[in-house]
Amino acid sequence: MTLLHSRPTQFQKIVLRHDWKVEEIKDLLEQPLMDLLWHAQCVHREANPGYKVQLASLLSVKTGGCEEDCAYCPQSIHSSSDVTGQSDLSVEPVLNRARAAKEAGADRFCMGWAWREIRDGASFDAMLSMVRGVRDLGLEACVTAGMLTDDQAKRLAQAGLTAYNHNLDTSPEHYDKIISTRTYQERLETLQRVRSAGITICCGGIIGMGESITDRASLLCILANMDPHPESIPINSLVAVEGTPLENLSSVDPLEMVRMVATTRIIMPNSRVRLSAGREQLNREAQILCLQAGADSIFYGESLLTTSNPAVMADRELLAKAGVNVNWDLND
Ligand code: SAM
Ligand code: DTB
Ligand code: SF4
Repeated sequence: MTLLHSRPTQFQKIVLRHDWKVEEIKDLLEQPLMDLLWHAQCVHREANPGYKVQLASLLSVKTGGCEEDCAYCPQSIHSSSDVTGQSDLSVEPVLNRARAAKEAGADRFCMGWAWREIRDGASFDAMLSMVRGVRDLGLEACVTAGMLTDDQAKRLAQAGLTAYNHNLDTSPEHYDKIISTRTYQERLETLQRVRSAGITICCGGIIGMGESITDRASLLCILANMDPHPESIPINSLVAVEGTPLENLSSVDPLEMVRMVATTRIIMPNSRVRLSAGREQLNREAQILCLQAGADSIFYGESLLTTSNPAVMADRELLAKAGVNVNWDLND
């Protein structure tokens, strides 16, 4: 493949497309890196000229004991790493954590429940109170809790939920090598319910689970052909947790993350691309390349759901070094 010598003009104006083909996306993923970076940056600068990065904090409200068998997940009962014995957090402690996240500079608060699906009852009522409380603090609220019904989506919307996170994780072709307890179609149906209720969609995937480049292109193609595009797209790289079926997979080349982020930015110009799990495996320079290539959000705070995330001070330093814009004063 030859290098481009002129600016990728077709992308000087933001064009939103919903008719992507897997092959086109695969070609982007495999472009010479210099071209891919240039291309992604042209799009990113047009869509987000201020290089504003959103800080999202994450908290696990209900940890472990999940009936699904997602091969990457330490919270599945099918994995020997299942984190059992932790009781669910109640409303007040969760809101205290949200307040602390806000004080540390986050403007989105994401809450996770290790459930296959939401059931009505006290836990769901508590979830609604948490959403209301987080919104009252002036933060965006995001929930991830498995499948839901139309009525539950409506109630979450009424509580003010900003976004529902429900990842497709990988391609439909690779899906049954990773998860056997649910179908891709069920995942898509939940996303449709979320959309119909008027909640924004946070939907992305994981790289490093033995998938091919075509699988990555196939996942991105499904996301890019949604109309509208998911407002938020988390790109995770596998955190290979001991006791999970994927524990022995080696971590992905950081440049694969850069390529995934850049391609996501090119095909979904106005979406938030969140550099998610696996940042601890990326050095400072690789993270800065991801920010340059189009990542405009990170998980901020010392833990993800059950695994660790870079330290807050390290992230502050990183963002200051990169010269991107966040809500807090980097000099304090
Ligand atoms: N049970 C809900 C669900 O599956 O939608 C919500 C929680 S689940 C842990 C949220 C997302 O975290 C998953 O879809 C997956 O993309 C990501 N995730 C979980 N374990 C991971 C790991 N070990 N490495 C990278 N991403 C992971
Ligand atoms: C997403 O795509 N990544 C976050 C969030 N959405 C919920 C979760 C990452 C979890 C990583 C493994 C863990 O900490 O358990
Ligand atoms: Fe359960 Fe979600 Fe983990 Fe799958 S990813 S095992 S659904 S908590």
